[in-house]
Amino acid sequence: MSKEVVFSGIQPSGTIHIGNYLGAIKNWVALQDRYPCYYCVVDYHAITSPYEPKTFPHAVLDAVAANVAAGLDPARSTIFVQSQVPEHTELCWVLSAVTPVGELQRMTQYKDRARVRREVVNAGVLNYPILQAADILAYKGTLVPVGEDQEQHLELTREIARKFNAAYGPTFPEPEVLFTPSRRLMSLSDPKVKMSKSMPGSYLSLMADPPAIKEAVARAVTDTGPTPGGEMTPGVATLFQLLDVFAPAKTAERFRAAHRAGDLRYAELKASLAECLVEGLEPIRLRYRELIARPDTLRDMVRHGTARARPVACATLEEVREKIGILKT
Ligand code: AQP
Repeated sequence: MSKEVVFSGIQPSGTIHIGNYLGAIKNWVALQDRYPCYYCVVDYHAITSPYEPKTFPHAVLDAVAANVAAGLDPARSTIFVQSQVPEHTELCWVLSAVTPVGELQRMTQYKDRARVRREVVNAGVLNYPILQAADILAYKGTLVPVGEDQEQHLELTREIARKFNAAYGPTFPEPEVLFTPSRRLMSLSDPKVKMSKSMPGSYLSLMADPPAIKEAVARAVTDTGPTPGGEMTPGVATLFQLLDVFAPAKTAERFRAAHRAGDLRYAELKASLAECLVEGLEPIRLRYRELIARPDTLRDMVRHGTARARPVACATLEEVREKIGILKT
């Protein structure tokens, strides 16, 4: 039996994009043959941002479909939805009692959201990393494959685990973060910020059809002018990042050589990249289309995943309640 346990999550907060795929989901798929894996659609995280309750159940099933289409296998991995395992929120409360507020206020994601809308920022946004720690620790997760933006939250998870262990005795591992080479894919419209579901125009959907792929690549920002020393600008670097994943090595190398020589034509690079993306994403798009047309099958998958996840989380909570001195009747 492996000592390692993999846990990761994704919010049903919009269209799953190639940033989510290359930064996280691709890694999840690769890990499912090596370790016990728990992959969770984190719906209670998503309600900390504005969302539409009427369409939310569909958004959750959509996230399940996209992940399965991308290669997660419900037979090999435990794929489930956060709200269906209430032990996550119970553990979140317990862990909040060992988490310093100052640490939560230091989180970049919180500071960014508080800066934009300080008067309406809710306590859920502040407490988000505690729920994230609870998600991972409920399964005693040791490996957490995520994008770079989650690194700080993972550091806090480790600290929360340490504080709990110091107060109540060894209980939780300190989970390690796992990155892919594409740990941070930048926005196609503004390469200074990361590609995000909540920023229309910034992303390429993982399920995009050929015309949408071609359009997204065509409008991707490249250079605004020559760069000192012929350096690669962030927008061009993003195109090469995609080329490295989706194009044959010799194609990527040919364009790299052209860039070094200063005679790279962006129109050619974009046309070639779009073609490779169309081919590479086709199986995911087709599988997604099949899955999303069968919501009952998706619901069954979620039920199956919940039945596997919940006993593990319940056992952790029983141990936690005992350690913190909760009355047993
Ligand atoms: N641009 C990115 N590059 C690499 N990895 C990324 N991830 C997100 N964006 C990129 C990783 O995808 C996983 C799931 O992300 P999430 O759903 O938890 O939310 P997020 O990090 O906040 O992603 P988004 O797309 O930016 O969503 P919104 O706009 O709703 O906030 C995580 O492992 C994340 O690191």
